[in-house]
Amino acid sequence: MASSDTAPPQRIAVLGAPIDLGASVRGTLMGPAALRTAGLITVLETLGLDVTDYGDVNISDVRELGDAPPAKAKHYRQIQRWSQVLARRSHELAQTGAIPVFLGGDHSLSMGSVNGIARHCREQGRELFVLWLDAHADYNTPETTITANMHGMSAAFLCGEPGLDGLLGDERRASITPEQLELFGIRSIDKAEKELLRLRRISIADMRAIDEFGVGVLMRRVLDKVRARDGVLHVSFDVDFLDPDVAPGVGTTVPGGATYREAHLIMELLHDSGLVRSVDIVELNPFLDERGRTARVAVELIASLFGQQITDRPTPSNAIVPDQ
Ligand SMILES: [Mn+2]
Repeated sequence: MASSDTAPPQRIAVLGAPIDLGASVRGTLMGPAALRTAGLITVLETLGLDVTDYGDVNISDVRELGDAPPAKAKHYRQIQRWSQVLARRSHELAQTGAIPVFLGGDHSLSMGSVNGIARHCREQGRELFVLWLDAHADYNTPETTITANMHGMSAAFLCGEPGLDGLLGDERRASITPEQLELFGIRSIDKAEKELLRLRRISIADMRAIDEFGVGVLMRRVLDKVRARDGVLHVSFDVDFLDPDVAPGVGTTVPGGATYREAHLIMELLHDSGLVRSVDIVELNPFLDERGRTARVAVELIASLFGQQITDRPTPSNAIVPDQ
């Protein structure tokens, strides 16, 4: 993502997915509008990026598939339509060379967005890693779920867990391996979900680890792994990753989340790495927000992810020692 004076500006492709049927609380369908209202597009343009806003995805003309819906997956048909269209659009946007930024919408949208990115990476011969910034692991299946809400199944779906096999129709759906998933900021996991995560040996930086080692150390571990394998990163940023004091506008708040500064440091380290090729911003629920506060915080964090800095940091080529 680094740009010099001569390089063309990095292109960003923004796509809204106003979907809220994957969650138990309605309202995330207003997320894309709130993020735009909070100035997302302007902020990215101010950073010198070439931003195209493709508006919001529409599912009205997506055909219904004939597979049998799983017993425990609420609103399966609707989520299936979103997933199909998002998988296709995500792949198209990635092919343009832009960095797609998906505005949710609840976290079920990642089943489509990440699938499309993964397809593109496979075609390019680059390994895709997914950083899942979230209070929850989202690693339930129709078998293990307690709520049947599909936003809690997206990470499991992406890793090829059984139970939603027909969701994308003919499209191959095991998008990443469990080893390419990095759960980060987790503090709420169901019992059966925990067992499945253990079986798959999924890498989890939970809040205990963050308290003990700090986000800097844990993020570097993730980034070193991706770099060592010449991979790229998709960042799936669930707003409930943040502490509810910082981000009250979500339907699934869990106390003890990332602080404002921890979240910014993560975004800054991600930017410095130059590894991020696509982003989801999910679970913002403007109906529960306090005067747009959470939307504004999300936009500030995305600004850090795309290069907003407090001061110009010295780089090897123009190292400047700040005045003491
Ligand atoms: Mn989530």
